Amino acid sequence: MIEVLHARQFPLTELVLLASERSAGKSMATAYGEKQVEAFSVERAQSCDFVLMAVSGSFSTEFSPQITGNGKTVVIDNSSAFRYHEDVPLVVPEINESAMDGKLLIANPNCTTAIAAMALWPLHQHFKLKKIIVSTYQAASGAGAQGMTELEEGTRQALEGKVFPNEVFAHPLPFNVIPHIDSFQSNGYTKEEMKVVWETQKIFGDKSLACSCTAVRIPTKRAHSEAITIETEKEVSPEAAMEVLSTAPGVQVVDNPAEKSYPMPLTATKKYDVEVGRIRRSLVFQPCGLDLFVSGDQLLRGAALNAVLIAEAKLLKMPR
Ligand code: 2RA
Repeated sequence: MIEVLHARQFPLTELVLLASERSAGKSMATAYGEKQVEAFSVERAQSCDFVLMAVSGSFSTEFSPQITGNGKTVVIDNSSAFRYHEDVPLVVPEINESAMDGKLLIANPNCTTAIAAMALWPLHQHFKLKKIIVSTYQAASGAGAQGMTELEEGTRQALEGKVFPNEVFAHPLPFNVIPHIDSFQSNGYTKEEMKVVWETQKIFGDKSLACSCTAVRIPTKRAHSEAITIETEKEVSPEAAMEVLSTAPGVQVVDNPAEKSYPMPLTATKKYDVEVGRIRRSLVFQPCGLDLFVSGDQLLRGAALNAVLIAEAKLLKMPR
């Protein structure tokens, strides 16, 4: 988030780093130079205009409302603590920026949802989506730095014929795919899969939108990909979809199969835009359906970039 703030030249006057007592006093190299970490307190957080939370759900549940309690500090929460609260907006600025008008606590969506939403929203506006079926291909770093280490070290060890114990993932990830991300729910879906359903409906403001997801962890390092099938209310062709997507903010159409050009994690990594391609007529939903493939950097669009875009949008509406 600090890197994105700096890269986008967010007009900050002071960067304050708040963490637990354990980290307080430590020095941290940032894009803004060397910074000392301070111990978190509600009062210190309230001295800032924006608080970007990268904390656990329980920490956010306790402290986010306390911070915004001063009636002026904006809290952008990356946890899932408030995503499904009626009165807390869940925001992708290119889609539902106005949902955060007058609000100080704003929830940042799950990465998988945010990436899909970038491609789906322009199509929803033009062709009205009826059904969405998503299958994900999620990178190891979606499970944090430890997930990445487990993949890298596990791959090294596996190539030497050794066994590296899996702790972050339910099974060894190297040379494998695991259809299990987050905990299983009573309906047989995982929480990661239900996040895509709940959050897409909330961001699009349409609880009737039928959506289903299978979330799968794959042995890539960064950027999540998703195969998406849609049924639309209005007739849609790949050409019409491509035209709509080619002018959509935050989207890059990468779709020239003859040139082996399509979305991939390696090309989507560190990119702000979500890559969309392999756009073709659905063989199931005709003439009102498409199949497409997206790849997006889950650390950027799915987290840091979206959080900073929320802050930028809020800043523009602040009284001077
Ligand atoms: C994952 N989507 O990839 C999650 C992170 N929020 O594990």
